[in-house]
Amino acid sequence: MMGETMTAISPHARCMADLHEQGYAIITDLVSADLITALGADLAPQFANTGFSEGSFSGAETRRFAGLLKRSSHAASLVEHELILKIGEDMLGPWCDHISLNLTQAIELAPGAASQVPHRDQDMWPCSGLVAQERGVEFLINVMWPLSDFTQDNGATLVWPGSHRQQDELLIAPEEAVIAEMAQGSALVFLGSTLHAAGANHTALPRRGIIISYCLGWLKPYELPWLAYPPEVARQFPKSLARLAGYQVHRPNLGTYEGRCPSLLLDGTLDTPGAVDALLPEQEELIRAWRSGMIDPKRTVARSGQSTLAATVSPGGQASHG
Ligand SMILES: O=C(O)CCC(=O)C(=O)O
Repeated sequence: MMGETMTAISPHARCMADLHEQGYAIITDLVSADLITALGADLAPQFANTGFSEGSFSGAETRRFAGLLKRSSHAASLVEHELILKIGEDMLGPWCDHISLNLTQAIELAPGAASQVPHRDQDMWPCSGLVAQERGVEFLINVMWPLSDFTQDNGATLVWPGSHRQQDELLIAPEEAVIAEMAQGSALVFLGSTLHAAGANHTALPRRGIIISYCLGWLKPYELPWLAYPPEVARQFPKSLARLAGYQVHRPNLGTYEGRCPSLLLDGTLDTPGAVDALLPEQEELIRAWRSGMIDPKRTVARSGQSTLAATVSPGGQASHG
């Protein structure tokens, strides 16, 4: 167009726009197919040793295992993929001090596997149902990485476009689902509020993929990272990865060990135990103001979501919330 500069939209901007509008995005060729092949080869023995899942949700013809960071050195580059982390931080960051790893899980749909029940992952956390949809709070970002190509026939993930804005609808007509067909190296990113399901595998070969998800750092994650990756394992991780895997206090004072940031278990500095507060700057500020008598205890402090000083300055939960 005359007088206008056409600028290409970045993968990040495209993905964010798709997530906001549709609740999901497919990013093609995000990593090399070789990386995925190597990861798949590392996980193949574990698939062979894993029994079928039990329960009506997971699906009796599926195999699942977690803790992928200790099963393949290639998993870390997906967990810490720069674009994915940026998307996770942009979508979830406004609602937490930092995001955390919710799970890493490998999934195989065996030949003949039936379609999974459609669901929204955020329903794991009852608080998600208490927040008005209009507030736009997201609790989780999911990333499905196909280990083998995903097709309609072998059970590619089904996602319902726009379902993140239809949270009062438990189910949406199957015809409205999009089949997330993808090749190795691509990724399906979707919100915890997006209705989705594994498809049915009508082929003679297994469909394999891995899900890596990230949640608000104050939520209880699906996979307990401190058990999946105890300190002797997490000590081998880069610091940024260890932080994602739970070795980081969530301000204020949540997820501690001996009242301190659990990263001390990785640094070997436990000789001088004693609690150490981890507060947000505005909480430090409020406490300073309260100590200096600048806040009238009877005055209501206006702050989004909380209305009293007691609720505002009680990290650790000792003070009454009134
Ligand atoms: O395997 C898939 O395509 C999706 C699986 C899923 O959504 C789940 O298990 O929660």
